[in-house]
Order: sequence, then structure tokens, then C-alpha cells
Amino acid sequence: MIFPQSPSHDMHTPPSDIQRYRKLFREALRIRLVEEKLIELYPFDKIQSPMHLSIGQEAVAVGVCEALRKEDLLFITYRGHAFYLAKGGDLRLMMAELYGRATGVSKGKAGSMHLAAPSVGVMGASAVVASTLSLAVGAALAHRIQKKDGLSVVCFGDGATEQGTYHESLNFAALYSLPVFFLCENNGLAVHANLAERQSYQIHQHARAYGIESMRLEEGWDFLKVGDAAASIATAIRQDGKPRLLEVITCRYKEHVGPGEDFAAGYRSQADMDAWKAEDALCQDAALIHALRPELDTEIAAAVAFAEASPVPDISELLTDVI
Ligand SMILES: Cc1ncc(C[n+]2csc(CCOP(=O)(O)OP(=O)(O)O)c2C)c(N)n1
Ligand SMILES: [Mg+2]
Repeated sequence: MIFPQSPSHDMHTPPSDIQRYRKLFREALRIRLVEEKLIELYPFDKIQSPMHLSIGQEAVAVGVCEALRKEDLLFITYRGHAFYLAKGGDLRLMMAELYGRATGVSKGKAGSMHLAAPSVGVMGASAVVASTLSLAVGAALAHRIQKKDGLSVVCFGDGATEQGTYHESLNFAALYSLPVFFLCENNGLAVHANLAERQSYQIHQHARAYGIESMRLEEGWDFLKVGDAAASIATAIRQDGKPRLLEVITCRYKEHVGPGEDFAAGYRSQADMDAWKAEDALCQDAALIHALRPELDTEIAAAVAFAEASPVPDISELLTDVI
């Protein structure tokens, strides 16, 4: 089925927009196919850590990273495959990392939940909810003191806004006018708890209590709109050095952690997810998937082969780089 609004098939869409649509679609599809491959591999016990899949949320990572530069620092979460790849992290090294191999991006010690690739600005992830917010604020302060350019971008979930460190980080960034891009991926869920039963506030509105300008985007399936919103925010921060917050509504298709679906648990509805999928170009633009898939499948197969052929770390490596 062809996605009705797909710019790739709309004769009135300018060629530059079609090109942009295809580029971002390809990046989002690449992430989805990587994670679908991980789902295939998971039952064979090859992935050496729990994995929190981004399937359904790829457009947020792809749109935001379109607005970022290589030197911008990005702090991510345990649900970080999409952002790692969208920021330019190496797929083969990520696959080897998930396999726990010595060739992994962190020599097999970090696994899925702690991806980092400082050479492309992916500064790290953490399993501790909201813990990278303060790291991002600290990095922005360091940039300011060292008179370096570049944003400090931190991605976090809606649940993270319930942590004390979230509020301390927003307050500090606002008070000292630091160039931090706070990005909330609001999937409306924290493990098995719905946002409606957890929060009395609107995340984007609440940020304004700290004097932080903010924006909320409902259409988190649309990588073009996410890209536009992120670009306007990144430009504003680059101009005046003040923090901003972008809240993007999105949808996680899989269970909180692991490769399955968990509608039987009763905390979310299949109908809501299906409504989201009806808007998701990755579920609808079959023609573009057909065109792009062979090349992406080849790249992903090569990454899996690299991981499979890589050695496990030697016992002598056990305590290196960990403290
Ligand atoms: C400080 C802390 N408290 C609780 C947990 C357990 N926990 C893991 S993920 C999660 C939910 C986080 O939800 P959200 O921030 O919305 O991110 P999402 O998983 O939806 O991407 C919780 C409570 C944790 N890892 N760290
Ligand atoms: Mg959430």
C-alpha cells in the first residue's frame, strides 16, 4: 500500500522535499530493519544484554539528528539504538557491542543500554532514568567555559520528567543560560504506567516555569516535521545560547524491554498503536521500502556477520576501562 501523503509520490512536491523525504525515510527504515533483525536474533541468546527497542519512535531520532552537527554532543537513554545510528554511530560496531564482542564500540562491555560513540558526538546512555540530563548540562557548562561551539542535546522519556534530576537540570541550564537542547520523547508510557495516571502537568508547559522556551509536536511519526521543529530550536539555541525544550509525542510499538508485544498486560491499547501505524510512513510507503530494502538488508547482514566473526573479549580485559 502507498502512503497517500507520501511526498515521494506527490507530483506537486518540489524535488528538494522529495529528496529530503527519501533521505530521512531511508535513515528511519534502516533503524527499523536493524531492530527487526535484533528481534530475529534475540531468541538465540546472541544479544548479551536486555534491549529496549525504538520501533515506532525512529522518526524522532532521525528528524532531530538532521538538525544536529557532528560536534553537537548527544546524550541518550537505554532506548538508544535509533539515536546512536541517526547521529552517525557505526552499525557494525553497535552490532558487535550487542553481541558482547571485543570489537564492539565499547569493547563489548556496554551492551544495548549504554551505547556511546564520542567520535560522532554520542556521549553515552544510561539505564538510570534521567541521569544523562545533568551530564548534558555539565557538558554545556564546559563548552561555555572553554568557549567552544556546539549544542548539548539530551534525549529522555516522559517518565524521566518525574525525577528530581530533571528539575535540577532544567533549573541550572535556565539560570546559567546554557546551550542545552532538552528533547522529550513522550511515548505516554513508563514501563507499564500510562502518563494520564502519573502526571498532573504538561511537559512542554511545565518547562516554561523555569523560563525555558518550549514546543510540543504531536506528529512524532513525521520525520520532516520533527526535523523542522528541531532545526528551529537548534538555530535559536545557537543564536542566543539559551536552553530550549522540544516535546515530541511518539509511540512505542513493542513491550518496554524485549522483542515482544504486551497488549495482554492491559496498560495500553492495540487500537492506539494501529492508529499511529496508519500515519507511520514506515508502515505505509511500501513502494519506497521495496526500493530501499535490498541495500539495507545487505548492510545489516554484513554487520551481523562482523559481530558473529568477532572474538569475545579476553579475560585480561575484564577490569579495563570500567572505572
Ligand atoms: C532512577 C530510576 N528509576 C526507575 C527505573 C526503572 N525504570 C526503567 S525504565 C523506566 C521508565 C522510564 O520511562 P520513560 O522515561 O518515559 O522512558 P521510555 O522507557 O518510555 O522510553 C523506569 C521507571 C530506573 N531505571 N531508574
Ligand atoms: Mg515513556
